[in-house]
Amino acid sequence: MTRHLVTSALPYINGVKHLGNLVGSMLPADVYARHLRARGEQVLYICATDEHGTPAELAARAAGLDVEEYCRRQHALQADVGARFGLSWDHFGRSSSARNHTLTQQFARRLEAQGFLEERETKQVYSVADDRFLPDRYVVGTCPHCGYDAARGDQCENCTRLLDPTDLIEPRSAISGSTDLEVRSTRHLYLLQSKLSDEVRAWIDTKADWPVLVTSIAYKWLDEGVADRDVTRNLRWGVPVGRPGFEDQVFYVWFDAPIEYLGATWEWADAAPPGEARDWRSWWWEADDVRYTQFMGKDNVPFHTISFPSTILGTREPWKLVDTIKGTNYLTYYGGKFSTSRGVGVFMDDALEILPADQWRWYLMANSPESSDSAFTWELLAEAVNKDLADTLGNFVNRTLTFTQRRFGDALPEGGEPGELEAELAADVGRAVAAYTAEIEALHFRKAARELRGLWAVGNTYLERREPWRTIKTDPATTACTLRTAANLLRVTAVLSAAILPSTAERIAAALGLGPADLAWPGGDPAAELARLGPGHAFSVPEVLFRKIADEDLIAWRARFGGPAEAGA
Ligand code: B3M
Ligand code: ZN
Repeated sequence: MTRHLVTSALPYINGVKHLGNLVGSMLPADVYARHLRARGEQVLYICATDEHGTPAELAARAAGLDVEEYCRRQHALQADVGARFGLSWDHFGRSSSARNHTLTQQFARRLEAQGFLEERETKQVYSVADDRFLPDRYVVGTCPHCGYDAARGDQCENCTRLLDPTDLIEPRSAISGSTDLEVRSTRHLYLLQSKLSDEVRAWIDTKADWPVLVTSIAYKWLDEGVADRDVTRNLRWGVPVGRPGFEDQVFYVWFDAPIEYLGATWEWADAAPPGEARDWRSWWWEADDVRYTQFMGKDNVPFHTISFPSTILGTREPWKLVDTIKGTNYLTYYGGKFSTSRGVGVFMDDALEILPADQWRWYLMANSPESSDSAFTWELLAEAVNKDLADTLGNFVNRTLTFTQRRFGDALPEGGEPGELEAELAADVGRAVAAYTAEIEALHFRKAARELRGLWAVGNTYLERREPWRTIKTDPATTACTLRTAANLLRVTAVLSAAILPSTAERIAAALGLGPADLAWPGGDPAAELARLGPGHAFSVPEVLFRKIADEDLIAWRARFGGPAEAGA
């Protein structure tokens, strides 16, 4: 049997993530993992915080904390908010773990032994006042292209042009502000990606089923020519290079971060409860029975299609390569950029202060920026919650159970036989289940959400055609059958909706008195699925599932988070 390994891009440690991060990586990975589990598959969903690099050091300094303490706290915060969002990680690790240190150093040694990693002499900016070499981001100055006066040595945040620190006008140290800088010779380790790029291309050529978004980015990089990459940095915080002459260096964050997918799997095994054996290596080493799917925003695609595969291929060892990559476009905030550094947009913790997780999960999946970038707006959120969740799903659940209880009490009523409308309903349900399953397994989340909404609508249409509130006066037996059938459709609805709306599905299941064993994925006979819960099956009426968003809410949220006027470029 195939085992499924699912990873989402590792959220960077510097602060709670915004909806744009969530929609491209952690959330679709979670929905996919939950879906596979619901279908009875064996799944391992791994995530971790990405903790190294200059942004972590700078954020720690800004917070007045030692970087280790800063990361420890931020990891706890992200783990907590992720859990509250319903992210069902099997393990949420840390790239600063001892396991990742071990693996990163091991990969580097192996790559060197195979001739794909070597020491090279290069020129780098040295700060005399700070008595150290400065990584690119630690050199700031004026952008030669647009004149922005706080451009970083790697990239100008204002015009987004890639820079070399020596391009900057009036360069200075980001640590001390000193302008006493020199260019000196130093040594770094290089990953010889150029020697592996033909192999990487041949591998990508076999991935005809990957989304075009992903392959087009990969081919663009390959066509432009993949350069060898400096994988060490003059920093203290990171995985030590551990070789003579490199005492002041650690590995580059993008070298160790993807290796943490393995590291976090090892951490997962370390965290096994007593008596449970977990073999982390079997998921990665000669793991031919594993189907590995990665989720990420499009900006992370080059590292996952070129750099990380080079790291793996260059070891000449049988480590697992990814089978499918799901890349996602950007979610914008009214067309502008969500930005952690500038605090623009909606962050995961703030989001949960104003609405439960399921409302966000639904909105984000139903509006996922899959085929192009798409804009978050409060108006679209209100539409998703009010029309889809409250009017369609919530209405179907509540009117079915409320009416049944009012007329027949706390158990499903007896009487009546399924007729033509029930046969049509079964056919519609069968189609919806098949369509939803196909879309979600093709990783088309927006389309999957559309099919799910279609199923909810089928339920309401059925009630409107049967009109139990009218037939109750004349034909109680048919009415009983209608309501039993509708209650059974609620069960199917809960099963199908659980990947996107886990806590709502739990509430529906609880109202129907269903345990995990009753939530099996619908089989091939939809008519039988609509008759599983028979007369006498006890149920209760849940509280209203979704509170509607009112105009006052929108006014308050726009004021709190900034509306179209404040959200800018
Ligand atoms: N931390 C993504 C980012 O912060 C980066 C992903 C690493 S995946 C190995 O944009
Ligand atoms: Zn610029």
